[in-house]
Amino acid sequence: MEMDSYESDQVYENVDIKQPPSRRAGKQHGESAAPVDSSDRQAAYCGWDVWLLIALSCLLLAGSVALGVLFYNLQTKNLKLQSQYSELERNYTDISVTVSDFQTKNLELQSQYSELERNYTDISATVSDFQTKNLELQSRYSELERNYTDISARVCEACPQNWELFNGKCHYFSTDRMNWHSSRDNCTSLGGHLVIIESEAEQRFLSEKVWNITHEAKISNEEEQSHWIGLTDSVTEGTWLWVDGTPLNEKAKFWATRTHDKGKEPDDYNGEDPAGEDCAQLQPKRNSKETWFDSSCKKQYKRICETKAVIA
Ligand SMILES: [Ca+2]
Ligand SMILES: [Ca+2]
Repeated sequence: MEMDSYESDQVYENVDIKQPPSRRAGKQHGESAAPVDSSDRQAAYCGWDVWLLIALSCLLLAGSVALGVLFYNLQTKNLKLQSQYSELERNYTDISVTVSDFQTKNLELQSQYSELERNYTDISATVSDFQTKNLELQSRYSELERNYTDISARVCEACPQNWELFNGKCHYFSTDRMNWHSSRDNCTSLGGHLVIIESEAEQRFLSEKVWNITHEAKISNEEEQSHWIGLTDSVTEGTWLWVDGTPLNEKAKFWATRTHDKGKEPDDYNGEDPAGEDCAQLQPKRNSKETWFDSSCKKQYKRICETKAVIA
């Protein structure tokens, strides 16, 4: 410690600038230097302390400034981070809402998908049923078709060529014309007889056929398309018998009403033939239940022959 103090004294003694101006002046004027006392040394120490203090203050100030700048920068960054955090928080909230929406929609879609799946299963079952029924129907249809083909083949053989089958009987609609008696004989020669009408269904079949023949040929004169049937009252006037001797069934007679005077047939009109009208013919009329007329047996008309069908 003493050595440090001595060295310090030597250092301070060699530095004139640190001495008070009066002493520097004395030296310069050759005055003998007075010994340095303790008060001078204290003053020198105080000067260094001030400078040191100033330096430290400067350092402190610089540090404070640096710390201030650093604090400012940190505060700015903090604000930025807070702002970014808030934005992130908002984004997170938005994303959370979006995710929630997606979850809700996903649940709805799952529900809809389940319903669709159920519907699809139901429809598949229905389609399967239909397919099964369709196969059954196809099978039955094929069987019916085979049966129909068999029956058709047998029916085709049941009637002679140009004869039409109806209700187990074959019917021939002639294209030529004869009087009633010749027509009757012609049908017999063909293996049948003039048609005997036994039911309303048969009457409808014959009337519709005659109506179609007339309109397909575009013939306007209905009497020209008259067809003899096997009914006559030539034996006893007013007593109508079929060619097989059967009396006319009151429930199956289809006499016409005349167009010009609204009179009802049969009228046994004798204006053209003094013998009157003793033979029945069928004319094309729209009302199939009123197509019979009594006419002179000498008239030349077409005819309808009938014979039993041969069904094996
Ligand atoms: Ca008559
Ligand atoms: Ca008549």
